[in-house]
Amino acid sequence: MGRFSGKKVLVLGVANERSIAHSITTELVKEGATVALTYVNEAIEKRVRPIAEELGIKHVYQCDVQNEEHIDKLFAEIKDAWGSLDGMVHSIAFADREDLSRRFVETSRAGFQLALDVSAYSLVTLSKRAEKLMSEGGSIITLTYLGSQRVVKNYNVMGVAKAALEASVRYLAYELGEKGIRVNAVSAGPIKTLAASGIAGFKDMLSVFAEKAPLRRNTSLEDVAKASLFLLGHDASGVTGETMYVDCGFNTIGM
Ligand code: NAD
Ligand code: 0WE
Repeated sequence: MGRFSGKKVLVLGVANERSIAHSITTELVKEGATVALTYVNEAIEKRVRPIAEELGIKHVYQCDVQNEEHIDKLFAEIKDAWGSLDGMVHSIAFADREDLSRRFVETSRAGFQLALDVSAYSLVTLSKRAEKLMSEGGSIITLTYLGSQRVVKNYNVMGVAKAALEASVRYLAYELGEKGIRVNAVSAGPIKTLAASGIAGFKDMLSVFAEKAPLRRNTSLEDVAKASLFLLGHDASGVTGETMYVDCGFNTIGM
């Protein structure tokens, strides 16, 4: 019997085997959870189907979080398949690539709206649907980054989106708390995933990070998955509205 036996968890944001959501899913499955996965489009579906197969996951649905019809359909399908839900993992972010390389002051209205819509508002609308299925209480987590609180060169509009995401976590935690639903964020240190590929200077960021962080190493996918399972599970029964740093202590350093 695993820690998550009999628990039903929806995971959004697996793109490939290096995704943070993939490491969380792997640990959840190991602990006996029943998991549903989503993919944003056909290209990602080709990656996610074999991953689901390998992990013995039977529920795979399309969900572009910018599409309310996809979200409605996803939760109708989850309701049909499972009837209720215990956990949700939101591991989704997107901004225009140009907005992560030029000056922040150049961010367009459309670029700002895109980043905030995909990376922050999506948690609000997904939580509204999850609330209806979490009749016995539940736990919702999202992934965030230090660029919400501190200036990180080039993170730009994503930093603003993550600040909105972390504030959304607190407001959602306050409202859903009444139903026994907890909402928390995991603030991960930089990890070389698809979302980090093509970011100029990312390799150098990783080596500076490993030098400066108290644990003198980079954050691993396993570090993030273990903390995520803590927040998703009963061990965190008194924790909500929190942003938990899983970054080898990097955020604590001043000089
Ligand atoms: P990833 O590319 O594997 O995951 C990002 C996911 O977002 C992908 O699965 C992608 O398909 C999905 N996505 C993008 N637009 C979408 C849309 N419109 N609808 C639905 N899904 C959409 O990269 P990752 O690093 O695993 O990122 C997951 C989360 O972790 C993100 O929120 C990211 O900001 C956060 N995070 C990453 C790092 C890092 O250094 N990699 C650090 C801290 C936080
Ligand atoms: O949240 C992220 C990455 C989010 C992201 C990445 C991309 C790249 C491809 C959002 N949108 C896009 N759009 C694309 O077209 N991270 C925490 C990883 C990350 O990204 C950075 C970082 C770090 C760390 C960008 C600049 C500086 C640091």
